Amino acid sequence: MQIAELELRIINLPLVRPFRTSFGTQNGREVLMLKVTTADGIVGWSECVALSEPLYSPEYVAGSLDLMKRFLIPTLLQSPDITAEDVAPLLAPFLGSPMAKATLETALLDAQLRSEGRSLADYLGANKSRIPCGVSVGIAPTIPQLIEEVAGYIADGYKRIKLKIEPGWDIDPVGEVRRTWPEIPLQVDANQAYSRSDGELLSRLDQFELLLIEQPLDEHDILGHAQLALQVETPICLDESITSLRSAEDALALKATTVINIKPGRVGGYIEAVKIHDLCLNEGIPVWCGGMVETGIGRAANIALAALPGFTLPGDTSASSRFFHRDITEPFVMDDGYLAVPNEIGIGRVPDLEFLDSITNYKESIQI
Ligand code: OSB
Ligand code: MG
Repeated sequence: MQIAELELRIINLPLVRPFRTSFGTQNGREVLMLKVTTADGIVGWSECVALSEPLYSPEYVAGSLDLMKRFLIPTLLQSPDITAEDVAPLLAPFLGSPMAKATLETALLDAQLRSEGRSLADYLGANKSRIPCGVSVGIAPTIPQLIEEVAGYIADGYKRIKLKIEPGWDIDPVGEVRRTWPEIPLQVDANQAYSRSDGELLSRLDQFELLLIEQPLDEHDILGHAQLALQVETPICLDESITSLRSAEDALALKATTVINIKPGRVGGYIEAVKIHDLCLNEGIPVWCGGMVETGIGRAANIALAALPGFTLPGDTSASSRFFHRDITEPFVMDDGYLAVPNEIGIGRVPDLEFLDSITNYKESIQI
């Protein structure tokens, strides 16, 4: 493909309710969006999953924008003819920033698949036409408010509940949800909020028969997770620690994790995400698709990925209405706890440009 134009924007979407995690509270979703137009006039879209502040990972919206403009885009533009598969190798000299790199790869992949008349689900190797959905539930002001929020999601049809936890918001709220719904598949996510000395505390979660404990310790503390895995019966699942195929291989070899949350943005894109999926499928390690409060653009691509055979646990692939009153694409609507995998060409969704313009705070076009 020959790139003719790149358009970068920052949009701001209000959330239906504040989303509180151990690292902070999000009241709205600021998103860096990318549109690529090829010389043949084909358009591809993607979104960068970086958050506004570097609290979940080192990347953040303004930093990703600068990196893309200053280094990543000029490097890609040196190639007169480029495919989505070329993006990761071309950008490899620049360290880190998997989310910014994934944004470029995904927009090119959307355009490439549209020119080939092929869906992302087909390209990635999906073998399902619908996927069961889980939902990530923020830290609530009180336990009764948490129970009310979870009751709403269960009424919506969600098949798995994930509770955000932190020190002081763990055993009691998780216990109350478990007592209220003894059978619901339940898991927790600490976003690195605990330390190596918390093994005894975390082992008190074993009584609630959770599917997994996600990222209890610092992202770099692989040894700590391996030691914790010996102390708690509940499976440990890494999120932040897994930033590449190699880090997944290492964490598995060191027995720091027995389940993996795959987020394409965190690992540099959908191509690397499939490699991690393939590794885990080979090793009998269950995987599930994480989320980053994506708009319909990122959500569409995640749902295609979650339809691969190794995704045996419900992911944080919720309906658009979980986070947004109005999505920027045709919304994802759940049917009986499932979302249909987009089977249209490319990622299968396009933004509503009029609505997008109305929530755009920054827009810049690079003409080649
Ligand atoms: O740790 O999985 C996480 C949201 C933002 C950043 C990190 C995480 C999350 C979620 C929500 O848990 C996932 C979603 O439903 O999009
Ligand atoms: Mg997580």
